[in-house]
Amino acid sequence: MDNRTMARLLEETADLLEIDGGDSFRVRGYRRAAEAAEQTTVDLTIAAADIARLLEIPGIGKSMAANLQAIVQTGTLPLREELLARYGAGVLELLKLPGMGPKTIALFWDAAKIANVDQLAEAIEAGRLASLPRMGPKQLDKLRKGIEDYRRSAGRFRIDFAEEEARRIAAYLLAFPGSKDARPESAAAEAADHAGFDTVTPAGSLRRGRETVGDLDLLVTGPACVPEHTAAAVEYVAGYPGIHDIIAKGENKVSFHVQGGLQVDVRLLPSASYGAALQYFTGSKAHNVVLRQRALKMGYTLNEWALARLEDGAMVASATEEEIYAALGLDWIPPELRENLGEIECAARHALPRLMEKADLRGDVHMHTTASDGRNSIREMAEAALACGYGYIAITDHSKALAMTGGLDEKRALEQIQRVRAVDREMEGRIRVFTGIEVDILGDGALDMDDEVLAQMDVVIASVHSRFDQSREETTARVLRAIENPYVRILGHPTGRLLLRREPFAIDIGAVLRRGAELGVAMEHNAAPERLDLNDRDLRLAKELGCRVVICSDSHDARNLGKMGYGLRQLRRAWLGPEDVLNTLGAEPFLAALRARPEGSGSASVAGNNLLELR
Ligand code: DGT
Ligand code: CA
Ligand code: CA
Ligand code: ZN
Repeated sequence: MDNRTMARLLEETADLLEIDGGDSFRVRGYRRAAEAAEQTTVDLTIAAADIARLLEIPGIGKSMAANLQAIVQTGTLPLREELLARYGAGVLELLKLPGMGPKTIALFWDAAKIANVDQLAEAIEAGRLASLPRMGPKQLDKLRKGIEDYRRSAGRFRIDFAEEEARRIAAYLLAFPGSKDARPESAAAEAADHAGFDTVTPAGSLRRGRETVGDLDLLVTGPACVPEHTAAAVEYVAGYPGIHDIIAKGENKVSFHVQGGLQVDVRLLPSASYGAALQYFTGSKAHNVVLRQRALKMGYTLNEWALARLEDGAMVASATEEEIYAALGLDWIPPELRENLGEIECAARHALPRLMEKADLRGDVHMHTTASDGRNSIREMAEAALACGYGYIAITDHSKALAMTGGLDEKRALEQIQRVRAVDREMEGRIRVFTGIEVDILGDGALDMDDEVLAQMDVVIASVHSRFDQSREETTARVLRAIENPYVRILGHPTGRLLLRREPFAIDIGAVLRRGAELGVAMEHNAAPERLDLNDRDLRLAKELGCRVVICSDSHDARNLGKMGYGLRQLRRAWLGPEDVLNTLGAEPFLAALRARPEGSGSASVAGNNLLELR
């Protein structure tokens, strides 16, 4: 079990204990332990063998050390099971609704024995909550909307969750005796009575880089995937320790749920048809349908086993995707593009775009430090960014309106500028450290910081963090007003969504992108896996409208710097290449390009002139 899962179990126990009206000191103990488990670099599963090692971890005392040991031994802890038996697993779902904390749940439980989302929805509709304290019509509407959002997203999982699970399963599969990773030398494998697995590839929506996945499709090949060995191989797959329950076990397929509810389909395939299977199970369905029609027109059939001739069934291609696409007269199509949005036509004309790659990224310009709600110092962020191979970063802490983050007021912002400049000098050109801020866009579109201070910063990101209840007209006007401010360089996470947790706020994103293009204000793609904002479709629209994009990690922790992979997949899904993304430029050209109008754009006043006037 990984540290993160252990942290989640402790956190859930804290929530359950609070719902139960438990002693607040005790609740805090569990929360602190959860935090410690999340943060520590010690592998807790290993450390649990020796209680002294657990006790060395700050935040872990004797009783929490015992709890960690219980988790490692049993997969859960006694108190959590006891409380779940009392309230039911449904209360954990209630906690996922926006605005629902343990205190509210306790209130609902005491008043109406509500213990899951369905019971809550029913109680709201029956008017049974209206008499409770602080449950006005507005509050109830919010809850109703939260339930709708929850039901819509139920059954899907975040890409980072799915990918981590895929990685764990792959590691387990590759340890199958006889597998490449497990066998000391290949001669031994041939001697082994069952041969192993060579390759595990995630297909489906995960391979296409979709922001959420419905289920995980894993394709496996290797010597064990031939008929005489699959029986033993299937048994090995079904022995994966993370399995919650097995859904189906076939000749060459195992489907199961893992803890947390994600469904996984594992298929074992001989290497001769691996390409055809990979092509088929990568999808999307829409892409495959058109591809199959194309095959038929050319006198072929295409299925998960092969591309074959219609007339006599003779095999044309099956071992690799490249061969299959080539036989259909197409260039190989990157999985992120396989949504039938024009990629097949482009591949036929050999005109697929060169897509963004990790190596194109030269800097990251949205991150937080201990000055607001980040975990690391400016210097630590700079060092971590250097290790990522970046040439520059910008330090963009929150502004004062976000009081709970310790956001900066004007005075502290000016001090922060000095500190950033000092670190920039200390780094002696190995990496540039730019000044900046993530300034809050207030309810009326004004910015949460004086222009004179913003004027002194290299990278001003303006973001909405409040008043998600405004109308589409209000929010659009608010954001448009904010980006008119001549010091704003980037609009941060433009739609405010939190994947599977909070819908984007209502906004006319087309109007914002058009104005952004005119003003030269770049749109952020916030690559944090819980945001991925702008989404792929809006990113594509941004490109069409001539609006430039900046991809940022929004790191609150040095360990998250460089975690751009999920975001990069979204840029690729939007057909963006390096020329569409500003932080593919070097440090100085990047700064110069911020707020410079894209070439050929219309009438807006030149930002540089504005700056001079205002100074
Ligand atoms: P998901 O799981 O909802 O995030 O989305 P996918 O794309 O992973 O869909 P899934 O798991 O149902 O199927 C995986 C791939 O298998 C899908 O992208 C295309 C292929 N596939 C599955 N069923 C069909 C089908 O009925 N027709 C065709 N053409 N392809 C299918
Ligand atoms: Ca899938
Ligand atoms: Ca599937
Ligand atoms: Zn933000």
